Amino acid sequence: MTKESGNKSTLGITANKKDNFSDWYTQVIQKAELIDYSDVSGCMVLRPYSYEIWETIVAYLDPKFKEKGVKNAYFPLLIPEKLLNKEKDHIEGFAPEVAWVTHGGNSKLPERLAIRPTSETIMYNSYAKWIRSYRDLPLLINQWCNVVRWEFKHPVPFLRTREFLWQEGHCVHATHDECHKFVLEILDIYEEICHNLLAIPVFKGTKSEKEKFAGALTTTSIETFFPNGKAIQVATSHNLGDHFAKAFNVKFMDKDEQLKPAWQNSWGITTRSIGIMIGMHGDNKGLIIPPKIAPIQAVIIPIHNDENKKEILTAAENLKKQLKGIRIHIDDTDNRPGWKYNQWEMKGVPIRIELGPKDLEKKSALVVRRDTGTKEPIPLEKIKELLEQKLEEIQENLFQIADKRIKESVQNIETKEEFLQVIKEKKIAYALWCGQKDCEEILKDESGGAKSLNIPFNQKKPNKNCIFCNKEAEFYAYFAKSY
Ligand code: 86X
Repeated sequence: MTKESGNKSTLGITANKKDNFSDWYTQVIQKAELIDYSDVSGCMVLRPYSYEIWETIVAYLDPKFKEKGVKNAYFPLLIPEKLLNKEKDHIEGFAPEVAWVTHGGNSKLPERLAIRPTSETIMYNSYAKWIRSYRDLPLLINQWCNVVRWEFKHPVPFLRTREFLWQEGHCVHATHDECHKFVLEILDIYEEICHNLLAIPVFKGTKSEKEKFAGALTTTSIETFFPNGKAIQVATSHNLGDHFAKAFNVKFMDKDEQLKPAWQNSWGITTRSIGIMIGMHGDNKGLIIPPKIAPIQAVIIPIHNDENKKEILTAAENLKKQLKGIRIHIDDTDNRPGWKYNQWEMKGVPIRIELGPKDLEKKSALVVRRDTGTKEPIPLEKIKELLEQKLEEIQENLFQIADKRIKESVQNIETKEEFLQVIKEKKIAYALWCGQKDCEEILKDESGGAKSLNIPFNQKKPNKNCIFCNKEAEFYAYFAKSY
């Protein structure tokens, strides 16, 4: 994807989403005023229109975490090198992505400081000091912050950026089972926000040995599938076992007076979720933002001439007051109505309300749905109720369209040949699998880059063989090419 030069917000989308998803995405995020590029490659400006989406995600999740007893805290941005290196598995493979602060002004620092790529090390260093006995557990902490990972792959706004916003939850429990239960409950919350707010259907499950976080016992994830035929991970929740506890000395005196390493989990969701929402919905006119997450849920376009301008604008203001509780914007700029229709369609506003003298005469307004394009005059008397209903319908419709598309992309396969064919067709393969790392390496290689997405929970061990290596199969798993 490339920056569009001279992207005037007055121009519509020229790329076809189906044929050229990447250009479509690049145009839409800039023209809809979601992001701007900065002078540092991979670091993007979240403009108000996308930051508001992030705020809604935060406002949804934060109370859900708090309901579970999680408290927010804030740990330093800078991590001393020796702390970062304390847990070897976790740093392995990631080391080339760490960004370092080496100087303060002109003086070289005695020890370089990492800009946090994730905060396990700095948080668990504190946890070791805070936790003494079983009475201090569970310790449930989350932080909302930014992180930096100096990736060298081509940056894509929201989806792959060097700096991004996220929440990272880091909890400590006295038992493995309690710890694991928490991991799964958090994953449920992630699934829920995808379903309820972002209208993103997801696959929920356990990551394979190859794809899990190296520092974890098990990694669970939710994954989804883009219209361009690529899968993408939306969020993860890790059971860290007692791995970090041993490295960072997070130990507690249990009731039986034994000193034990504690059980830990970590979990996160990022601004990538905004990019996934954008790519998931939308069409050749531009964005389609699900109503629950839309900064503007309905835009009122006053239709007037110089004479009746005041009257129509007053009516628009009154209508906005009447619709209190729905996020309304009145476009009273002096652009032409048709231009405004295109503009707000491009920005993905779920509903447009046209309000002109003829509508007022009939005590109604013309309501247009962004997802279906259907137009309907609605009596002003009942407009609030009917709009709320329409917003619900749009929300549900967007989820259903995505869900249908994704379900149609999943192919149950029984042979390696079928697998290769399905991957070539940019679909998702669902297959019996052994789950082994070396097997995954081979299938990735032979398919030109397909990976396992995840392994659905609660499967009975099949009495069959792996379709790839013919060893005993452990479960069914989803495979596709991914971001
Ligand atoms: C893995 C693990 C975990 C808390 C989450 O996925 C959710 C929230 N953290 C993150 N990870 C790294 O540990 C990591 C470490 C370094 Cl040093 C790095 F440069 C990049 C990393 N990327 C991911």
